[in-house]
Amino acid sequence: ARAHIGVTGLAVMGSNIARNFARHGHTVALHNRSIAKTDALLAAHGDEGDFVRTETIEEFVGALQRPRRVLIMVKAGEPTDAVIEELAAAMDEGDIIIDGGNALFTDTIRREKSLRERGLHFVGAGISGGEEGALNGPAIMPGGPKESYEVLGPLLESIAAQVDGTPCCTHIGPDGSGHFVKMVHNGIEYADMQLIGEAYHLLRDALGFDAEQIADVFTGWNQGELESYLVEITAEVLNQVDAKTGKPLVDVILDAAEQKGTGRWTVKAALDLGVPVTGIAEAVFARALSGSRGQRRAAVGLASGRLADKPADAEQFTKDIERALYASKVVAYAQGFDQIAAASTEYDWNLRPGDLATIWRGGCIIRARFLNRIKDAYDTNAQLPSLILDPFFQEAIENAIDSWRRVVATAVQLGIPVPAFASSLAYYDGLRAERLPAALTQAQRDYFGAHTYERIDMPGKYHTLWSGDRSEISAD
Ligand code: NBP
Repeated sequence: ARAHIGVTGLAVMGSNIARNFARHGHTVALHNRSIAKTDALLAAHGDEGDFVRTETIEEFVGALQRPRRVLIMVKAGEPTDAVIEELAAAMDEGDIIIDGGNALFTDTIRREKSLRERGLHFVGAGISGGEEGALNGPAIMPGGPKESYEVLGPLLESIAAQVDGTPCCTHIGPDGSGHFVKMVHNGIEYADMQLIGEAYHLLRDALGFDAEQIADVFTGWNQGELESYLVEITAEVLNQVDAKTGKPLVDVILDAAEQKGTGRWTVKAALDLGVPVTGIAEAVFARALSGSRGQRRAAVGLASGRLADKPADAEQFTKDIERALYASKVVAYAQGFDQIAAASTEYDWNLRPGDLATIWRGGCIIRARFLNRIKDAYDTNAQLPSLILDPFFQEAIENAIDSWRRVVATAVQLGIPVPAFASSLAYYDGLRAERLPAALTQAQRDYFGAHTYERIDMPGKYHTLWSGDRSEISAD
């Protein structure tokens, strides 16, 4: 047995990761349910490194050095369970199975527990960066037992993206934590994309810019604090001309956004944890609304009640949008990090938010200059109660706040939907409010359901006898 690692599941992601391992000098055993993909990979790229071709699981497992390390890159869900079962039957105590697919973190918790009981290590590893990242350096978020990271870490770190000499891969925490943070990463990606979409919508419909002009705006933004992979590709996408019509490609693409489910998972998990991730939720719902094509067709032309004219100063309004985008982005990330902190407490994971900011700086879809700022924030104060409270971000929002309000107000007056900009601003205003209307909610709950309330001036729980003499009694 000579292979350092095995990869099973050689569709686009698995093939590219296998090539990435081989290019870094590792001997890679290859396996796929149907041999065609293995042979296609070897035919096209067999000369890129040292590969071991295998047909059966037994042959595959037999080709690996101990402790064996196998990366599964198959479709998430049942296929993953099927492959784990086959592998586990052929492996020995101390061997490591890594699931690099987009598994639901609760599945990973279940799988880790069951394999642990069989003496095997199971590592649920979130991998971000798409096809290109898989080949040239993804961000990797491995969970699972700390001991397995000692054997596995150097291998994974060698193929991960590197930023300032630091690999975008580190041990995240126990069982499902790697897949959990990958899920929230994807949720943040949804929010980021929605915010960029809203900025584009405003530039197009409030200012009347065409795709090429908007591409120039994004190119400009990519030179500043908004510098990021997503802003960069937005400019490229907007500059793409459709060969068939000669129009900007973005103008001939159907405006119904699809989703594979990680954004939805993030929101569901956030609801269970009771963490407001309004930016991510608005992004998921905005995609759903865009996809409701029947309703949308029927509603086109409904009353708009336009209350404002186009902003007179296009340059100023463009600057306002840039600042609103930045401030909303701070909120979306703050919420995502809150969700991670809440899960860390709930599942006893001991996660380190600063590490996540560090590994998300490269390789992954949300990579951005911004992540350096988040890393700095957690380096300065690992116990930061909210990213919004970091002095750098406080000041950034202070500089953006008037623009943010102008953008949301203008969008509302023009009838341009900006759910993520608006909800992020509402979240910020809610967080900083000295007194929320929740006191009234508590009183209503006590009125109709005797749910009790606390007082600001003394400890304990109280109930008002609403249907009696309306005196207050202690409810402790
Ligand atoms: P797919 O998600 O399309 O999966 C195809 C692979 O799964 C093939 O190798 C296929 O084998 C294998 N497979 C299936 Br389907 N059912 C199987 C079964 N019952 N037993 C054994 N093998 C089975 O591939 P992908 O797009 O490369 O993604 C791989 C994983 O990486 C997924 O979990 C995905 O969510 C995740 N991911 C994808 C991206 C991305 O950008 N695409 C990014 C990050 C993570 P066959 O060749 O025999 O049909």
